[in-house]
Amino acid sequence: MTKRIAILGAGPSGLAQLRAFQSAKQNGEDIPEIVCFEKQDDWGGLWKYTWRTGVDQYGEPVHGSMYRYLWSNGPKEGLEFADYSFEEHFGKQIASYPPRAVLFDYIEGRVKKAGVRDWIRFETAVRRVEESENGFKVTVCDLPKGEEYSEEFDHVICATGHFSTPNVPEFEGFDNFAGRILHAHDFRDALEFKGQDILIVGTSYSAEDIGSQLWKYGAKSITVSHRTAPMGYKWPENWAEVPLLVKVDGKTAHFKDGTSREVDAVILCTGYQHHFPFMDEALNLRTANRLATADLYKGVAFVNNPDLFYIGMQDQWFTFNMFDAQAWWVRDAIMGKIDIPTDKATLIADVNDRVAREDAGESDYDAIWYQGDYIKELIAETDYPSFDVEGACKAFKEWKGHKKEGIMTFRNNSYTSVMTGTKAPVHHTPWKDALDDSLEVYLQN
Ligand code: FAD
Ligand code: NA7
Repeated sequence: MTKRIAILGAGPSGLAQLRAFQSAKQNGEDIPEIVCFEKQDDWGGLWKYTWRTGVDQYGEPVHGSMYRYLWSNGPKEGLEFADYSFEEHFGKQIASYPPRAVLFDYIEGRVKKAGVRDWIRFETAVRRVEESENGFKVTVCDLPKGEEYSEEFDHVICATGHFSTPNVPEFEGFDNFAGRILHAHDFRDALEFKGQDILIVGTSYSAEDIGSQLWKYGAKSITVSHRTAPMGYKWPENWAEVPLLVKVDGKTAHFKDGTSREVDAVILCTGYQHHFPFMDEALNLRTANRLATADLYKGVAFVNNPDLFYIGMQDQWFTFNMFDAQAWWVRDAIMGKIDIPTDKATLIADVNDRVAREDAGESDYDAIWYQGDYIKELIAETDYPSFDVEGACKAFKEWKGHKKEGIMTFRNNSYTSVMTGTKAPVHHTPWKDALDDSLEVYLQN
């Protein structure tokens, strides 16, 4: 009997999994039957922009957290697919920080070429995953029809992402704040805040990038409130870093050091939760957003039932090529080419070792190399095309240096592809002046 595999989600991680199986098929191997369930009407996950916020047309929570004018926050040379370069897709080398639409096009190009769209059931939301006698029972809802049905699978690969369910703290006075309060998940267009004084809470990627967008598109001032430490870049003159917000009163925000400011809106850039409401209690992954996730052997196989895999669940320096490394490994584990130990103690020891090694790192550079080593470890066990992971780590190191030099200019730099060895052209327009981020304009190099 052919095994049946359910892939949950058709974002970059789920698509990596589809491509991994298709590549084995292309090499003449017998692959299992693959069914991918995707609740949206198209693929690409977060990279498929949606104007919607809150719930969608079917009452499902909106998955999208991306906003207009988003450009890659790291160099594309760190995320390039080893089996499908930017040059192969665009027919030329392109600049290093592509806007969302350009990256969507690239992600889509590979899976169009692979011809895997028919393996995906779109507008189908996963409702329940539970253990059954021979594997798993997966219950889904065909959203347009409003009909639920269940099917049996030997393996489930959960690739539903973890940057969609917001972590939303409350601060005193929010009930009566005389302006808009939103989480980064619901932010869509910086122009909405043109001419306004904006308070951002949080100091990670969303805070940095949404703040930078607001600056670029004409906010009057940006104030960023930190819980742990300020970001410490050389910010423009209308940008301030302040201690943690204590309360708001009318439009006045009060901070821990006793200072206060008038603000028109509060944007909570306070991160996301790993949230899998469809997973049975025994199968649910509970982890912090970190490089060594809890309970995943090799970062992918669930220790309590290693027939279940989660991919893309790590905090991310690397993205697309790390999802690939995981997807190829999971494919080979499912196809019997890689053995997963059968005793749980060994699986847990592997997780503990990863956690200890992450904890031993002291800097962001340690973290980048830690994740690079993880990718090397996985690809050494499969036929995923080997690539210069060390070179990609170095591109990230250069990127961090460029951010320190100029937080509003780092995207004007270019890097060398570790897949093709060619250096990206310098973009035709500095990021701060490039207000049109369409694919057509970006590719005019
Ligand atoms: P997702 O892209 O989240 O895809 C998950 C898919 O699962 C979605 O299609 C969703 O609809 C589907 N799904 C969810 N629940 C269900 C369900 N119940 N039933 C069926 N389907 C379901 N990475 C970079 O490399 N560079 C960047 O510049 C960058 N910028 C980012 C900016 C923002 C604002 C955010 C939030 C993330 C950014 N990322 C960036 C990281 C991003 O997480 C990855 O690039 C990538 O999208 C992760 O892919 P994924 O497939 O794991 O998850
Ligand atoms: P992250 O990277 O998880 O960061 C969350 C930030 O929110 C971080 O600075 C936290 O501060 C802060 N935070 C969390 N809870 C609170 C509370 N209660 N009060 C104040 N501050 C808080 O999420 P991002 O959205 O920035 O990035 C996620 C992905 O989106 C990323 O991969 C990008 O590619 C885009 P802390 O440092 O813990 O004190």
